[in-house]
Amino acid sequence: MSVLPIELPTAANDPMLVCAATAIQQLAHTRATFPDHRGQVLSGAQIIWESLLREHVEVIFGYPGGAIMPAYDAMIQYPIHHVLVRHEQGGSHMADGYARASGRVGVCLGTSGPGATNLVTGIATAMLDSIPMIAITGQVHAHLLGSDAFQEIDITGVTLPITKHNYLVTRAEDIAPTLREAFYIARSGRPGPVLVDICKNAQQEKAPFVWDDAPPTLPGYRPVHVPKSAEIEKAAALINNAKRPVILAGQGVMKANASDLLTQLAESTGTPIAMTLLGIGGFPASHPLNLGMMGMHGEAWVNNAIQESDLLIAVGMRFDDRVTGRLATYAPYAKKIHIELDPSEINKNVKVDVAIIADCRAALSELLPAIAKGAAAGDGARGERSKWLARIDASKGDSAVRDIQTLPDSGKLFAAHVIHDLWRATSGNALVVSDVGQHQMWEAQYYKHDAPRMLLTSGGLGTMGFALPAAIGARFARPNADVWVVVGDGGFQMTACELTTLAQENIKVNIAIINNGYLGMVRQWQQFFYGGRYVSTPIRSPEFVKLAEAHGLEGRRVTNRGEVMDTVAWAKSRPGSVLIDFRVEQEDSVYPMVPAGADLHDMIRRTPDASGTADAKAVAAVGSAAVDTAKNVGGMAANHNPIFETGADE
Ligand SMILES: Cc1ncc(C[n+]2csc(CCOP(=O)(O)OP(=O)(O)O)c2C)c(N)n1
Ligand SMILES: [Mg+2]
Repeated sequence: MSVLPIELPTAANDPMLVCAATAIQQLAHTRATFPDHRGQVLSGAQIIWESLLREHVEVIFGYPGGAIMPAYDAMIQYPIHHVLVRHEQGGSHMADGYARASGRVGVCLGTSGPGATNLVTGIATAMLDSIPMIAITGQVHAHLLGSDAFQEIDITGVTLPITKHNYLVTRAEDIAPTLREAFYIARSGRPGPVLVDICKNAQQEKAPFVWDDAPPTLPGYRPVHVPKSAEIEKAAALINNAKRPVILAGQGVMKANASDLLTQLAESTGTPIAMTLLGIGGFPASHPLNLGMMGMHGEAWVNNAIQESDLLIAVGMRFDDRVTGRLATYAPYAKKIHIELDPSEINKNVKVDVAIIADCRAALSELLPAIAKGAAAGDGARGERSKWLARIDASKGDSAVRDIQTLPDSGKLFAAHVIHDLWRATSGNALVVSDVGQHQMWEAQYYKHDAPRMLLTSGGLGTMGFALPAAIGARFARPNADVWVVVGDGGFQMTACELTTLAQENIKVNIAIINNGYLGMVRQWQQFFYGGRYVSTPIRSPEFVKLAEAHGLEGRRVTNRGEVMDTVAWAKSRPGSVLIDFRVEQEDSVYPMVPAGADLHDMIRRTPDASGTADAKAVAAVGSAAVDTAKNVGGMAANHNPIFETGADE
């Protein structure tokens, strides 16, 4: 097989011409016309790339090393763009971000031993959020397996509980069928990460390249479920007779591309929708029936509506503990319908009255006509629903008074202002990749996402350091999107090495660091529940603007509210990646807050005055769950963190 003439980027080339998105586009033609090598005898290493091409892989995020060198050596022949990451964790988050943004399978690559273990956090992140991903790792020669050879680690053992499935491949002829299965498993049913560990000898040996496009038959694996008509009928009857229904929408809606049907369900039945964190975007934020986010940091009116409802219609969500609060008191008056693809989620946390095991699109397409058929029977109940909506609407007033947006501009910069203005300045159209912490919750509360796959965040594992690399992956998936990273000063430092990857790939990702000088979310828990003892949460940061500049990127610092809109507009106007260091109030907290394990309706609220302190009465009320009580809730002392105050950059 001849070596393809692939021009590698060099400094001499026009940087915009060799930017990564362009590289992928340039390779698209070569991919489309790539010769069919089925039946030819190839090396195992070549078979890896042949298989990835057959699975329409266009970009892969990886880092080389001894046990994966044959695969890297063969890579040059193939029209797949390789992104050299700076740490394998970054590679796994990039593959994950690519998958979340595109709906396709993301692929990452690493060597054996430490390369493989570095992938673990990203694999677990993908597992907890059901993201289709393939992680390929090199492994020592098959004859050395089990001998503690150099860089040998039992990565299939390590990742057994955090992958949907994994494989150890010892022979070249097994590579293609294994990768075929791996992709099928990763993307079918409830998606998830699959790891394929390939011994070095399997990469070096030769075998005929055999590829079967048909879906593999895997005994015992049934990813497709057809909704049962009896359950559909029962669900339709419950819906038609409900007076105070609420729909709970999760990520499964977007995975099944069922946003249109969800909208029909809400509109045709006059039912409001509460969103999980990962469900955001599955139903437009601007729709009048969208209540907003539920759960630990959900809006008070949303959590109260859930607690008062007489029917919950859960669609593609899994009743995570951050969503339900204390199970014993969760939605006590509600019958529950659960539409969910994974049977193991049914009755796992919340006992339900009707379970429809199917993908959301399949389930809703049968449920909608069934509801319409029985609609007349439930006329009485339907009449009650406008009263229900009015009641929820009225309860929003209280929250509006407490909302930080309504406070007069005191010259202080609150994270909520930054997010709100980011939303305004990007016309609500940015693809935001948020990290984990307070800023993540403020993003969810204040950036109104109207379209699917426009908020990517680590929900299940809550992985700090996710955002920057995941945004790089997302950028490859969506080269025309306005991609923004919203990240804390702590989380940014966890994977900041990927700034170099960003610079080398010459792609545009704008970075908004919500810099509060603290591991803010942990500081908030210390404030509320640990006597205000800020142990190891004040955090020093490098001068972020200079860090950006050291990478050839532009950066600015913003310290007051009036500068936010202009700075975001400036960032958008620049051709390259831009970093903005937003110096926000240090000791602000995310409200409302349901303490872990408390009743969903027992929320700590922001007091409706300018101090921003928590509502002591509310904290006292949840004392049963909180470690400490109201005495621990202190006021805000601006610029408390001495590290922050005396930072070397000042
Ligand atoms: C890898 C990892 N380690 C620890 C945590 C626990 N944790 C959750 S939020 C948080 C603080 C995040 O701080 P920062 O990135 O500055 O964001 P902020 O909360 O200040 O907005 C920590 C330490 C985590 N989620 N992930
Ligand atoms: Mg912080």
